[in-house]
Amino acid sequence: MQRTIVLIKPDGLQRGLVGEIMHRFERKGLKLIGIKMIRLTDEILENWYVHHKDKDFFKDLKSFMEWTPVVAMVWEGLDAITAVRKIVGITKAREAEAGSIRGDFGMSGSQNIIHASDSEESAQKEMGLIFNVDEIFEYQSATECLIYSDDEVKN
Ligand code: 3AN
Repeated sequence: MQRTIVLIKPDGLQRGLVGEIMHRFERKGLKLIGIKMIRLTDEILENWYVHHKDKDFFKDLKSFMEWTPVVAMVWEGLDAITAVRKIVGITKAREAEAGSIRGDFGMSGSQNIIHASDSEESAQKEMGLIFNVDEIFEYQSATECLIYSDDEVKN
């Protein structure tokens, strides 16, 4: 099973979308294995968004992400990174598909409610920046047999 990290950004928190967002991942069949509220720092964000560090919008992105705490979650599932990115929708929220979180709740390409890891490599890095090893939980899911076939569970 694959793990991915989701952040509900300050606009998602302020707009009262935390429950709605969690509900979507839960109903999809993803398994919640870590959750915390955290205030992001310059240090974390400079590492997190290293690929955007030289962009014009980086300063604004940093102050936006530091406006309030964020809600960080780790979700586990088969091909979880792709499954979660589909639920999240594309970066520019006003063009995101209806039915996705950004498509249903956003208009902006910068204040776009939620972050989700885009690869195994980013998921590993991002989890390491936010969660300690003992904050990620392994437990038996009682509904796994309803969500996956036996063959799929072996992955
Ligand atoms: P995504 O979050 O969809 O993976 P990335 O990784 O390209 O998108 O960008 C990370 C974050 O940087 C976005 N969620 C958004 O807040 C901000 N961002 C990306 N592109 C722009 C842009 N052109 N102008 C302003 N902010 C941007």
